[in-house]
Amino acid sequence: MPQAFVSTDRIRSLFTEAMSQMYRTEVPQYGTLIELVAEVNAGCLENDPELRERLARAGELERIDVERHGAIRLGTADELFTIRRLFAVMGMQAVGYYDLSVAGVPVHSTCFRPIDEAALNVNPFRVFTSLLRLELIEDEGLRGEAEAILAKRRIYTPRAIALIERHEQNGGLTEAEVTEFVAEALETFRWHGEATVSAETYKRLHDAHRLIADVVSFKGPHINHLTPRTLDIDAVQARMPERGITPKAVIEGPPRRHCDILLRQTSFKALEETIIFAGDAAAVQGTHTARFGEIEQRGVALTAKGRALYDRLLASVRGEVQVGAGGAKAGAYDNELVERFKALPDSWDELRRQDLAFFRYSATSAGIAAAVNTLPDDPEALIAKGYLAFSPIVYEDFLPVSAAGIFQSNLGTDQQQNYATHSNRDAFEVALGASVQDELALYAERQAASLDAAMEALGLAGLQLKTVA
Ligand code: OOG
Ligand code: NI
Repeated sequence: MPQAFVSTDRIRSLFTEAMSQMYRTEVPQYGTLIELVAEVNAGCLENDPELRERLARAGELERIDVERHGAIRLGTADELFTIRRLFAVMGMQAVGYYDLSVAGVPVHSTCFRPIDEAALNVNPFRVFTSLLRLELIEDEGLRGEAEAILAKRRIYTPRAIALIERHEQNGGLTEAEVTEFVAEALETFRWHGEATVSAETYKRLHDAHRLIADVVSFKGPHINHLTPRTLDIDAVQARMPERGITPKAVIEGPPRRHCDILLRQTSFKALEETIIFAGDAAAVQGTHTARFGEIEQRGVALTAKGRALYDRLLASVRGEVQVGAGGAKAGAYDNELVERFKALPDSWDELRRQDLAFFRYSATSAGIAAAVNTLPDDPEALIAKGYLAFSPIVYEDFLPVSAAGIFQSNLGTDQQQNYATHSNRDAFEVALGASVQDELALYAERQAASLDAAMEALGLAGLQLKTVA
């Protein structure tokens, strides 16, 4: 008799919960932040019925409380190849390619996440996953040494590998296997206070780049933050100090707006943690900073056209005001951001009509009732009559400029080196053993599918949108 398999959605939910529990004991400030975010979110939903209604309609209301993203940094192609297979067990796939070397961080990255709407609404757990680019270490001796250290480590337990293989062969895992898989997979993300290298090696890696020391010196790719989603990032940022948490000076991403777009993020400084070095006769202690806290607020996904405008506006602000160490000019930066972003329409309807953002269409009950008679064959007329509704599709991905800012604020602002290099997506995909999915294509498909279904429900199958140029 075939055994019943547990859904990938459920495995992902169990894993997210286990990860959250683990991180809460590892980093107590994370628990504090979760409480603060829950409080602020509850207040937002109470005070803003329109927001509540919009989230409910989009099926997002239930996911907010469990929504988290984490980040890990891997050292080898093999590690990346296997993490893809591990995340596949939980229904997560690689979406997007982010080159951070241009911002002086020697990694390139992708985001593992669920892609279909139903899965996203159950639990949209994402992991920003970076691969160290050892070829960017200039010192050949050091590069060889780092390679040799990484080649020796095994970041997955043998049992985790066996369960991944079983999932691949059988097409799923049973309840008992899932319980084991969650516990075994978690081991890869656990913090280890014992470095695998001596204090002297650590220092040389650290001098090349703090990030290199973080990736190479440990037994595994400890999860370095776990981020809850807030509905009001400004409120959480303002209230962090009440709870003894100091946020970074500016919120990354777009300014506060009526219609939220993309992603806004802020983080608090990494903890300075005691570590014990290996290889010395007497245990030598040191400290390492890797793990930090972050919160995010998500808005509508932008089309290629909207994104180009976003990138241009952000670049113009950053060209005008450079926030200094310690947050100098943070106020001027925020003001400039608000000012310049006035060029991007702040109404859902304008964003939609100008093809700047993605929306999910649905037939209203009034529309379905009216469909017994002839309806106008123009989507704009259907919207005007209240027969066709639309709601923003939330942005599920990351922003490279913001990610670089998050990396840098945790590496210390003194590390602004830039690598004279180009991105290497091909090498990343070869290591991954798959192509990364194009996030814009995923949003476009969801918009188109929703429109088709709505038109079908209105008896107008095949009707297309006309957008303003
Ligand atoms: C990842 C930093 C990027 C985000 O939210 O943009 C990130 C890392 O520090 O490993 O998590
Ligand atoms: Ni993050």
